[in-house]
Amino acid sequence: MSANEKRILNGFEYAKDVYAEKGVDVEKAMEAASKFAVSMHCWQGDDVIGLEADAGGTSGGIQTTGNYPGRARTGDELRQDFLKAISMIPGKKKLNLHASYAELHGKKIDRDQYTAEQFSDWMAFAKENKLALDFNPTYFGHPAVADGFSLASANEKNRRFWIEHGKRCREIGEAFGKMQGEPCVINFWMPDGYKDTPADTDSPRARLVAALDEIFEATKNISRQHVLDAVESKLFGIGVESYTVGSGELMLGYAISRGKLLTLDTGHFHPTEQVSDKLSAVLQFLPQVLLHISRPVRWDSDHVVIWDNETARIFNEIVANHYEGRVLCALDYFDASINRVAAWVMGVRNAQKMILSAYLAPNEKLRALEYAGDFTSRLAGQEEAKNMPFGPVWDMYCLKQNVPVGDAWLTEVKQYEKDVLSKR
Ligand code: RNT
Ligand code: ZN
Repeated sequence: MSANEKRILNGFEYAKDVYAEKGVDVEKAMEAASKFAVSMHCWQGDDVIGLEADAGGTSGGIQTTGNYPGRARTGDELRQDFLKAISMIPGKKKLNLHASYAELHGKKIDRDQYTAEQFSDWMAFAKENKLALDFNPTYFGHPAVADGFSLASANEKNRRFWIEHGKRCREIGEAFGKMQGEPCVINFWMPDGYKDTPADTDSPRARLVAALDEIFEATKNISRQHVLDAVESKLFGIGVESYTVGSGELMLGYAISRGKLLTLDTGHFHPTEQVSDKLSAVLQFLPQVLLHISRPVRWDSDHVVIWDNETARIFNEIVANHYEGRVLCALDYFDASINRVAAWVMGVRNAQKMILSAYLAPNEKLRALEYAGDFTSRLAGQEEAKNMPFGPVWDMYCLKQNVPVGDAWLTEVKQYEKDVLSKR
């Protein structure tokens, strides 16, 4: 045992004692945290640009800012960076792809005709690295959405194109699901909306509902064993400030009435609204929801996920209410102003920290106090929980999972930047 390992073990033994005194079993908590899957978004690695020949990048109000050197420019570079990132992240991971990460290998083929063949390199990669895949149709960064509308477009030709794209994506998701023996979660987000106040708010929403219905109807033979569909609501985007077709109410209504998952992106609500408070509300009516954990700074800015109170509260809600399996967790942020691999590692490690911390919270005790009407002790207990020796448990968790402890990951990222990223 190295001196450093010995130090971690000492700290861990102390922490274990302190937690045990509060009725918390740290071994159990680590075990539970290791089973909690986090779906890692491929798009952090290349600023949401994608791999298509005429890669369109973002549009429709999403935007990556910064020009840090070393961006992945090919599928191989992106996979290399992703592998590097996950070697430094503990816990169970999935890989979340967007349709714009299709690899066409010189073929001229558009999004309404994609098949799993365009994702064969990703599938091989997933298999080799024992990662399950999730998927997203890409309704942005393409000439057919140049006017800001995709599935809700009044332009028949464009709308039909995007409906076909949705069908293809479900077929691709089915291929992923069959390969991996667990469902591929497909998230439908579309940027459709207006910068200024519309004269007709009804028709685009009716068109969106009909378009989604058509996609699901045409591909209804796809089993829920292979594909789980989710619809993502949004409040506004830059350039889409006044009206979003797929608003909170529309997507909630759609998910409930059609038996779909609702995607709650933490950047897609008014700033004082809290996704942590929405979970137990929507789960009274929905079997499952999908989270997009992000960090909005004044707007839906998609900053790197940090350990903040609201995000920690989201994970506490999942664990305290035993919502594992009902609340699926994906990350959705993109920062090009810092090393992109570091952005991945930090965001996901932070999510994993909050998950472990949620399992270390004295939830049962706090509930008992609440039912006994002792709100004084409930508040005191919540505050004291913040002061528990979490650090040594996290270090031990990382050690056990064979990933860097403390900030050792940063040294590795710096080396990788020197050896690989700076040469691009
Ligand atoms: C946009 C949505 C959406 C995208 C990704 C790339 O506001 O959050 O989920 O960020 O699909
Ligand atoms: Zn999102």
